[in-house]
Amino acid sequence: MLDGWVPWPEPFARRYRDAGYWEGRPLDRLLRDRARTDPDRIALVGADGARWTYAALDARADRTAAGLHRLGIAAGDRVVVQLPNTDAFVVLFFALLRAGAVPVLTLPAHRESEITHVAEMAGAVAYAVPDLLDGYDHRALARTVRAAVPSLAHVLVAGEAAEFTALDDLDAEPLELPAPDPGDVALLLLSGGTTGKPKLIPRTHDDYTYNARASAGICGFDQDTVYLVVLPTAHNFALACPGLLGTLLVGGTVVLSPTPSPEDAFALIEREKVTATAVVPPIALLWLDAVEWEDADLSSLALLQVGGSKLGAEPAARVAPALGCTLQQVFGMAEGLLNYTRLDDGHDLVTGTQGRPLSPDDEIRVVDEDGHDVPPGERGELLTRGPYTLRGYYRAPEHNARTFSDDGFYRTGDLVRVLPSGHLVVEGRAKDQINRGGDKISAEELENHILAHPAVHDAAVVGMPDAAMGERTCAYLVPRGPQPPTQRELAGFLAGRGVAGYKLPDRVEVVEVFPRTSVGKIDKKELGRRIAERLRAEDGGVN
Ligand code: OOB
Repeated sequence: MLDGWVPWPEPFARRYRDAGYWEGRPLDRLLRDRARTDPDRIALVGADGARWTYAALDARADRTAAGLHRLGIAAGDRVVVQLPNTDAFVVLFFALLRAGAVPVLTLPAHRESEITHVAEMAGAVAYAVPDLLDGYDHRALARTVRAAVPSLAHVLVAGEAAEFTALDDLDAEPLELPAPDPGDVALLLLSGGTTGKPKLIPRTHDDYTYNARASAGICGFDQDTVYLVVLPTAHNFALACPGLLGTLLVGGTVVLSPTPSPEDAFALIEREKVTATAVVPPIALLWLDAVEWEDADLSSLALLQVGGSKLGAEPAARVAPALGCTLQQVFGMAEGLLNYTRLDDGHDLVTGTQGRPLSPDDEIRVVDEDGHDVPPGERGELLTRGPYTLRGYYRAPEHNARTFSDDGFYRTGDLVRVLPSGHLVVEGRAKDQINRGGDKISAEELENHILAHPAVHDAAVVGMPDAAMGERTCAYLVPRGPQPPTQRELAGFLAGRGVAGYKLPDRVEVVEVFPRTSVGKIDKKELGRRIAERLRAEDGGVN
């Protein structure tokens, strides 16, 4: 059993098993089972157009697992995976599971700061990267990370490996490797984060298989489903809601898009007759515009899932007429809980809510600032526990003590209200995080980086409203000395510290002092109001 994670208490585990949510099967079985029943169906269409049958993908995963084993990667070892939407991701993901190793999934946009922390935290033995991605050399990043994290014995490279191990060379005769305990951790996901450093989310074989299977059921996925991966495969939404895993579980076909651009995605939808996909709101907005000028045939598309940040009611109402498909809003989190609007929900629920919980055993509480339940229908913080929601972050006992109630409810930091139908409306956030079009930025993490700048005395990061992204990032600075950094200088400084690009502040505001709350904390609400006000003034009152 992997140490440092918090299992469900036995009475809950028994209940989830008895209810049939937890089936007691290792996560990789979803591929193995389909390879037996439907060996010749197409499982995966790679970014380069390569077509994999279930049998071929299964066999390749077995050979790679044997290669990993030969390399010395053993059961329980953690392996940081940072691969884009390519066949290599899919093969390595299943191969790691079969070798008993635990993939730690990071985004292609992450850099030295995030990867070093994650690799250290996980005590990872290996790190898998592409050679080059969008002109960026991940092998150079791997050299830096490896120098900083002594546990990293191997770097695995998709493509030109330089001094490292090529993923293609991990190829050996399949072995009968011991199956993992389905109650144990299968993978670690990265949390959006509200603290100084990102946290890792343990997901078990049982819980994650249920996550994918139940999601596939709700979304009506079957063998005829052709699912396009548009968001990074490493993101829970695209991976298992129902995503790549849910599609493979039911015997459908997964198509990988290298980018979410309308050019790439629309061409693939037309060519592969894609039936379903998942995007964040800024991409949905982009696609709604692009259908006006792109003349691709999107008639196969039956379902567009939108989630990650709030989709406005107005664009939500445009999806069905413009794209000719059903809209599904998804309010989910890597920590677990998933809310979906249902395929047969009426117009008002689909456009005006963020869905209702996936599982009959998802427990929902909505509480006020003192932790008391609010009257039905009123707004408060969402707390949840259930068969696929974590009971604790990996190796983070102090943080867990704050983030979970004594009886195991996860405090989501999301402000919601619940309708009589059980649908949730997301009304805001009680956590110190910026949601930049679905990308999550921990204010504290970014502030800590900014405070390292020699010309900054104090920093406070807040969200500012943005039509396309929902929110962007504004850094308020109290300068040290006469020359505080401009936005460009600060962004350059942070990039130099190895901070991921999506976290770089979009705007810098310099002030003499911060407004304070009655208890002396920086009044971020006031800063948020000020920047919103200033943006309105700059727009000449247009917004
Ligand atoms: C998804 O997962 P994460 O872990 O990147 O972020 C979770 C947070 C939620 O706590 C909430 O603050 C926000 O993202 N969020 C939404 C939302 N969906 C997520 N806020 C408003 N409306 C929505 N529809 O973002 C995620 C994971 C699985 C499926 C879908 C999204």
